[in-house]
Amino acid sequence: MNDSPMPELPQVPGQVAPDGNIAAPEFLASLLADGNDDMAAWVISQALSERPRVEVYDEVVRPAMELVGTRWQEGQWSISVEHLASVALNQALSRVRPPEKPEWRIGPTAVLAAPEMEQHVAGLACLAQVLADDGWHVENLGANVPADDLVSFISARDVDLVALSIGTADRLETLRRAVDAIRAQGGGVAELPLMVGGRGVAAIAELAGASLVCHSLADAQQFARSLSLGPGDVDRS
Ligand code: B12
Repeated sequence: MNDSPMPELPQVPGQVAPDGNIAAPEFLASLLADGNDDMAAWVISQALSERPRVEVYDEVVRPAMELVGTRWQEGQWSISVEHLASVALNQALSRVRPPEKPEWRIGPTAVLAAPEMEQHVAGLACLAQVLADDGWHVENLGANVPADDLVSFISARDVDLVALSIGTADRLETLRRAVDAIRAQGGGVAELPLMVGGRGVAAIAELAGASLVCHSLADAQQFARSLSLGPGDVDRS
């Protein structure tokens, strides 16, 4: 029998969480910056098996991307690395999305969008999954949606909730324009529950016309649940 100790395995940078905590934002950030969406999806799915989705996105994914942002800002990681991380996050998130439920198409409908000129959309992808988990049918329009077009889109459908996101406070004006355009529309659209969120609203507590300024997905989930619009509560006849 060979009594010699096991050889140390070589450490592959970014593949082994140094402290063994695979759900550490630092570890996820390094996987994303490596473009390793497979491992990133695995790390997120492991975290999801132990903690609610809102917590994983608010407390692991978001801080991981904040680290990416800090390193980019400080010149430690290039613009290309930051872009690689964003694409990897997008791919990883699509792999861990909730399975479609039978009630999905008849559930209440939420429309998600980032207003004109806004490119930060990972928060909306996270929010879409949190709502889908609760039985919402989500239409996520993504980045850069002009206010008047958004109003036409919402007006042409049975919508129960609108959520808008901005990544920097520089977009507060376009966010206000989108909210004002929705509120200026007649009929039910003006009365729709409307939440705004994202890093760009971090410094404000309210916004005229918005039902709620959300600082986390946990806020959003609580608000959406308070609307009591379970799939069985919506009459689409
Ligand atoms: C990735 C990224 C980009 C990508 C976005 C790609 C994409 N498809 O989304 C790209 C390359 C496009 C980009 C561009 C820019 N970016 Co950028 N970007 C980031 C970065 C690194 C990560 C953002 C991210 O994906 N976060 C992950 C998600 C999950 O977190 P989140 O968005 O905060 O969302 C969470 C919550 O806010 C909440 N949430 C979000 N939205 C909503 C909505 C609702 C309704 C609710 C309830 C909740 C909610 O839920 C999420 C989970 O908790 C951040 C760094 C940071 N600190 O955030 C910089 C950052 C936001 N960007 C920054 C800058 C400066 C820019 C640019 C101006 C750079 C430039 N010179 O071109 C442009 C602006 C583009 C534009 N017109 O919008 C700065 C902003 C500084 C400031 N002034 O506030 C940051 C902070 C980087 C930095 N440290 O300097 N960026």
